[in-house]
Amino acid sequence: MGYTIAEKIIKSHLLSGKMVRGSEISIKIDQTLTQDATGTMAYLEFETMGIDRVKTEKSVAYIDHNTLQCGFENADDHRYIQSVCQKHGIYFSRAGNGICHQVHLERFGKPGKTLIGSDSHTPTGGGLGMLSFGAGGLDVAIAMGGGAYYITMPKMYKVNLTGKLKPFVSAKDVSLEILRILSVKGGVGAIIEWGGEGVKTLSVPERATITNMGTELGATTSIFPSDEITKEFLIKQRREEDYVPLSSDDDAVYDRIIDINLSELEPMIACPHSPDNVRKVSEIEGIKVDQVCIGSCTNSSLLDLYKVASLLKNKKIDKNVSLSVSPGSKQVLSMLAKSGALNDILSSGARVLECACGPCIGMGFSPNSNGVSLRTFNRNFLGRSGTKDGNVYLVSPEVAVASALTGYITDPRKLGDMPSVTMPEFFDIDDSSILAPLNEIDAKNAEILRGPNIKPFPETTPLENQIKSTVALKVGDNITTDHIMPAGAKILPYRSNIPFLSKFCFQVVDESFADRAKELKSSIIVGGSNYGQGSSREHAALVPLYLGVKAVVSKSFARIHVANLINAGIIPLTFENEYDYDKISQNDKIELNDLFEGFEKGKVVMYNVTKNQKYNLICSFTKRQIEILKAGSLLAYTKNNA
Ligand code: MIC
Ligand code: SF4
Repeated sequence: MGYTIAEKIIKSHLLSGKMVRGSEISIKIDQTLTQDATGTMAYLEFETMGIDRVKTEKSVAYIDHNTLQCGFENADDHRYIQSVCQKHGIYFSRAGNGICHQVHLERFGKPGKTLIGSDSHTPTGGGLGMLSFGAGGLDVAIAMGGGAYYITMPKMYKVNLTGKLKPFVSAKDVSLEILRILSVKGGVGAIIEWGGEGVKTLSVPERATITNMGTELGATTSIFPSDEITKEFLIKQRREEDYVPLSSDDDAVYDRIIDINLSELEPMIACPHSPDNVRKVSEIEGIKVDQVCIGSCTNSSLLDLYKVASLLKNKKIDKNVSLSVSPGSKQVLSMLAKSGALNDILSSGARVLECACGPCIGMGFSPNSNGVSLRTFNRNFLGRSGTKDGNVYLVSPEVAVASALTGYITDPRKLGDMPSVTMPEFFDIDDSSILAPLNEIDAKNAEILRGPNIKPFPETTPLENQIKSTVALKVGDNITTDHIMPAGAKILPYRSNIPFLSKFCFQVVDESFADRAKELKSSIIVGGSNYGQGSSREHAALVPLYLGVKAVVSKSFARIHVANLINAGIIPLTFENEYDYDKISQNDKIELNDLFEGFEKGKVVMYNVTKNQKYNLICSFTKRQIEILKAGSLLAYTKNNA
């Protein structure tokens, strides 16, 4: 039996387990990345392990999320991360150098290698044929320390591409089409391999747009082959030596095959408030637009912004539209400037923002009240933009420009002919904003610089065999980590201050939750399906832990979040019979008895004291996960086993 691309990489990195789909495996990690909103916590965790130098081939810390400095907090965190990097052998990409995924693709990603990052869009690296996963900060810290990364061996899906994209239709439309087909939970437990003849028509940045948004499908990761196009990209980045060819075997086995004919695609749009709420642009044209944002790790490559510039050239945007453009990296921005394309963007009336996540994570540029915002980003969850009643639509750069010009949602095919865009022979290479760590001797005396905003971790205690608790919150399907632990400019500076962050837990859903949970001291949350979709932020587990949440009972979980819950010592349990969900009410008193025995059997019974009912809950934990939960957290487990 042949192998898929992912299986080939897993095979060469396998540390434990068998490559049987659905069973636990662990793999060696070659590279790690962190960003600043999750990085501070990840490095605090790394420090507790007492390891001098990172053990990976390359670890990089990016400053790209918390770049608004409205107080000392973010600047302190950046200084802390930089000092940790210098001391422990980590490369440090300074603020202004760009968004982690864009810069990593340009400068560090390698086909055939493994990468984990404390950011859910780390699968962007799959555009280069790299096996890359988003993970919680603690998993990344452990990988930096040389530890294995544990995952469930995923199912393998293949998307067969045929044809070629038509003018004004782009990689983003492919992402939206697959979201339309599979939904935000359709990729859970699977790796999506992109193949077929159509792959040859897509450049690396276009492939990266597609693997980036595979995260929105809930997929474990997404990957493209490494071929002549990959080689050409690496040559242009002056790192041809990193190229290795990679493809699946003809007799590789897939659990599902999906066909997409690129020639048949039209411009698409994801309507509020979910990336899978997808329509054709032609169906909803005419809605008035207040704001358009171009950028994010999905659509901020040089190719994207050359296209944007060529469409804006000699034109002015509508007077009622506010347009922002955030280039993905310093490389992109400086090449836009040199080529004159930056001027075409500026002359149109656009605002050019720094090379960072910016509006994507609510770091400025929030829409007006009830405003309509078209964004080339990957997520349009309720409230994520910073404006609770904002209406965010996800589109391609082409749709974004067409709509900015007319002031209404517009099918870009109405713009006439698509100007041709010529990519340069080589990208400009200037890695001066990526600081190398100190050598091992100098590093010994280097000081770690901490700020007053860095507070200790929430305490964890070993698990007891019985939990008597209360349902502090009952929520519906597809609850995102942005619901659980919102981000945005006002809250993000407190990512290393769990007590302060906790005030905002579930704020978009129920403002009284945090106070209620804290008062209860011991509580559980009941959720619908795909609980915890979205980001990798472990804060969505650490904050509930701080508030006394002992277990989350739901119909199903998203992959990274369930790992983060276990790492934090919160028990994730799923209903054996989904209709039991309907029988439970908020404030019900519950008991979880004989947990240890239940873990071994894979089944725990929840007794609803208020309703005098019993529900069977499934917990198919591995031995390692049981030990982590019993120890109270992955950190405690790691220390116990040190
Ligand atoms: C996101 O896009 O939601 C983020 C912000 O990049 C998160 C990480 C975080 O919350 O810090 C992610 O995708 O993991
Ligand atoms: Fe940054 Fe947005 Fe990408 Fe997250 S999705 S890494 S916030 S640009």
